[in-house]
Parts: sequence; C-alpha cells; structure tokens
Amino acid sequence: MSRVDIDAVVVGAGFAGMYTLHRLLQDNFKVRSFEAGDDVGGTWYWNRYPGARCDVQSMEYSYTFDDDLQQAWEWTERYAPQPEILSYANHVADRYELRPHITFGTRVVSAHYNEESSFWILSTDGGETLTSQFLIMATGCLSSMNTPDFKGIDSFKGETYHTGQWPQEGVDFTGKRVGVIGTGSSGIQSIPIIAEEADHLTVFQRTANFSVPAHNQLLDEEFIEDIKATYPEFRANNRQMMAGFGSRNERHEDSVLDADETLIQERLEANWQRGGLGFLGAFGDIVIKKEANASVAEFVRNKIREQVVDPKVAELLCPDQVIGCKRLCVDTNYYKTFNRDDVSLVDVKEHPIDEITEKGVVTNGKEYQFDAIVFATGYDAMTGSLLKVDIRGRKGQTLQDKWAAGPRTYLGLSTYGFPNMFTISGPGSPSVLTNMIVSIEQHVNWIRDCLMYMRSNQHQAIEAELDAEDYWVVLANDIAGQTLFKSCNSWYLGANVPGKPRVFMPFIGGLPTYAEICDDVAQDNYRGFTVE
Ligand code: N01
Repeated sequence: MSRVDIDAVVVGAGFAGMYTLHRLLQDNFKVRSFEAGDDVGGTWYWNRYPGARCDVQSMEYSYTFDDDLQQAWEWTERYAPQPEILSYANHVADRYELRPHITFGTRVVSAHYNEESSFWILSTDGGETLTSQFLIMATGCLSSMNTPDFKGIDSFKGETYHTGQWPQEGVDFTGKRVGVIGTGSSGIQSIPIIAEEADHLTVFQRTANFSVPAHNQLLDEEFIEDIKATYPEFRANNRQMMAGFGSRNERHEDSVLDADETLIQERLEANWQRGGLGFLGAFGDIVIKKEANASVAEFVRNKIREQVVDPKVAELLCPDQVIGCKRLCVDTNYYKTFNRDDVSLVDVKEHPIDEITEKGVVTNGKEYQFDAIVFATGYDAMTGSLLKVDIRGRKGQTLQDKWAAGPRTYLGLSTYGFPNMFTISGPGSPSVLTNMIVSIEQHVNWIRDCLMYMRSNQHQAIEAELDAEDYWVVLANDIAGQTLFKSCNSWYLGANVPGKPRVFMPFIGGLPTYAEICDDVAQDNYRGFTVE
C-alpha cells in the first residue's frame, strides 16, 4: 500500500470527536469520523436512563472555543439533564456542519499501522477499508459497558436494561417490580425516579457510595447574564483549577487537621448546602490524608443517618471507604428514597448475587422476583473502548498486548510502538478527574498543533519514546500514590472489572500543571517523541 486516503480518522463523535473534526477541518485536513451510534453525542447519546444529568454545572460543562456559541446557547438548569446536553451536541454538529464528515452507525473494528508507509489501515463493520496518516481515538472514557457475568444472566424472562445503553424511546416502569443492581452515579441518579414509577423497587448494593445533594434548580436570568458577561474570564479561571471547573466555588487549601471542630462543621455544612462536587473543596487535604478524610466522611454518614428513617437501612447506606476515593456522586433525593415502603435495599457485599434466574435475582438463598432488571453496573473505564478495536502498531504488536499489565502512555496522548495514533482524554491524562470538555479541548488543541507541525515540516510519523513513556507512567503513579485514591476499589483503578489490571489510570497532578507540561513538550520540539 502506498497511497494514503486521508490525513486523519477520528473514531467517535462525542464531544471529543466533534471538536477534533471541527478543529482539523478548519485547517483543511482531510478528515473523517466514524461513530457507532446513529447520531452525535457519545456518552450523552447512550446514557438516556431516567435522571441522567451531568455533575458539572451546565454553564461550565460546554465548549469554550467559540464565544458566539457560548453566548448563543441557553442552559436551563444548574445541572443539565441528558436531553438538553444531547440537544446541545446536535446544535454543535449543525452549527459547524460536522455531519457530512461523520459516518454514523459504523464501528472502526481494526486499525493496523503500516511501517513502510507510516499510515494506518482501517476497516469498519460497514465493510469499508481506508488508509489514514493519523488515527485519533475519541472513543470516550465511560462508553464500554460493564455487565457482570452473573450466572444465568440470559435466562431472565423479564426486561433487562443497562443504564449505559438506555432505549431511545424510554422505559415505562409503571406497575412493575424492578431490581436495580449497582449504586454508582448512574444508580444513584436513576433509583429515585424509577422508585416513583415502579410498583416495587429493590436495590442491590455491593458498595455504599457517598453522595452529596445537587440542589438542582432552574437557572435564573441574572445568573446566566452574569456568567455570559464575563465568559472568557470565567473560562480562563476555570482552566487554572485542578479539575478545570469550579473557579466560583469556595475552595480552601488549609488542613482539616489544623481546624477545630466548629470550623470543620461550619465549612462542611456550608458546602453541603451549596451542594455538588465542590463539597470536597472544604479543605485542602481531604483526599490526601486519611485522618483528614475521616471527619469529612463521618459528616456525610451523619447526613445519611439524618435522612434515612430506618437505622438499619441508614447504616447499610453508610459507606465505609474513604470519601472521594470512588467518584463522589451528586444526587436528588437518593437517600430519602429508601424511606419509601415500596423500596428495599439488599446488601450484596457479604452475600454476592449468586445467579439470575428466569424470574429474578438470587442472593443469600433468596430469590427476588422482577418484571425488569436494571444493570447500573458501570463501565470498563478509560481503556475498554480502546481495547475493543483491534489496534496493531509497529511489528504487529496489539494494543491489548502492550497494555496487558495496564495502560502505558506518554502524556495520556500517545503510546510507544503506535506512531501517529493519539488518544483523547486517554489513560495517563487528567481526563475523568476534570471537566471533560475542558480536557478534551486541551487535548484536541495540542493534537491539532502537532499535526500542523508535522505538515509544515513534512514529517511523516511521530511516536512516543519508550523512555518518555516510562517516565510518565512512573510520575503519574507516584503522584497518585501521594493521595488516597488507590485505597479503594474504584473504576479509576479498573477494580470494578474482574481480571482488569489494577492501575490508577488518570493523571492526578491537576489540569493546569498537566497542560503546562504538554505545552512545554510541544515547544521543545516534541520532547520525548521521535519524529520522522
Ligand atoms: O458506574 P460505577 P456508574 N455485583 O462503576 C456495582 C460517570 N457518570 O455508571 O462499587 C453487584 O460507578 C458497583 O459496585 P462496586 C461518573 O464518573 C457521571 O454508576 O464495584 N454490584 C457499583 O455500585 C461515574 O463515576 C454521571 O462494589 C456490582 C455499580 O455497580 C461513572 O460514570 C452520571 C457488580 C457501578 O458503579 C460510572 O458510574 C453517571 C456486581 N457483580 C455516570 N459489578 C454524572 O455526571 C458492579 N457493581 C452525574
């Protein structure tokens, strides 16, 4: 093969894929995108479960690259519901005329690097084969569903749903006996709403989770105008935050351990009343020191005890791990839902689910019978969607082999042995620990600049060096080791998927530091990369 069809293939048309497409088209790169779904939106296309909404506030969870766009779009709620985010994604696709460049309903099934010509040969499940100089994986971090391999799972005669692939037409649970398995963000958001509809809801909980109130509300005009009047400055301030959002939240850097009990309670109560992920900003060391974490975790447990009438149920809902170690959840009426007569909680920690039968779920010798089972069991996060594609780099090495002991990248953007391939918000980048859209923009802008550099210097291939990758893996691991993030079984560590290597996947050094390193690498002629 000596002919290259296009400059870049972008896999995925969620927020990462759409912005990549837009940015590269602007610079006249010949680029195409392939998307498994029938439309744009990525995670917001698939996650249509009841109550799905973003836990980053709407005025922040949106593209920043075009002031006209951010001035034109009207968010209606503090936390945007899924249908509104999906409308926004559609608006973006139309506004920048992206659809003609996207092949929908089509998966890229393989991508093999051709060393002789330095390009990728791709094939799709639609039977198309094409060659491209660059391969840009915008496949999302939470899009490969995890459905545990429960014994008898296929024998259930009722309806089954996974929160991550909810039917487009919605589901009516009225009059039905429903079982929900899983109490992560998806379970915690959907359980209160399913409870309102169902005849009876049974929740199977393996690990109790910490959740803070969303205090979701309609946005008032004054607030919107205030942000819009200073949007560029607001965005710039957010980019200086560790997580790329929350510059208007109250944030303290002092230690819980230096504060007296009154101050601790005051701060935590104020943050609880404000609601949202900013709760953990009450002190600087909540996710760093175990002793600091303990009093914050106990504060939330007491809030759970206040809300849940039955003390036994309340204790079961009280998490025993470190707070913030698993992704903090943001809810509306979650804990109070367990006060309803038609909702029961079943602990499957001590007695795991034994099997799924024709009629329902068996645990601890008891069969719970259902008309519908909802799997809110999460994702094979960060690597799942990448490893689903048969990606082969130099010497035919598969990405699966390369990452058999866990993902290895340089900057979360590139991996040794796979030239001209980039991952957007991939493992080793701040990604899921940040406002995803801000991280996506940072990655896409970096990749676009890199492609411009390659084009203007007539370079053919760029590849992370092994030393640079080793350095990055050690650095990312060391920083994570200085926190409490490795202390519990979270999907950040791959611990939710049986057999997945236990490696802390995101880069936890904060977005500003990370972006500075990426810029510095680029300015230093792509230090740590071999350019041919
Ligand atoms: O998935 P999860 P999710 N038997 O992995 C349980 C983002 N998100 O879809 O904790 C019994 O968190 C599992 O138990 P355990 C957000 O970043 C954002 O809820 O592993 N239970 C857990 O309770 C979030 O963190 C938003 O012990 C089993 C649950 O299933 C991420 O997506 C909304 C089991 C899975 O929870 C993932 O959230 C939704 C088994 N065999 C999602 N296997 C917002 O923006 C798994 N579980 C608000």
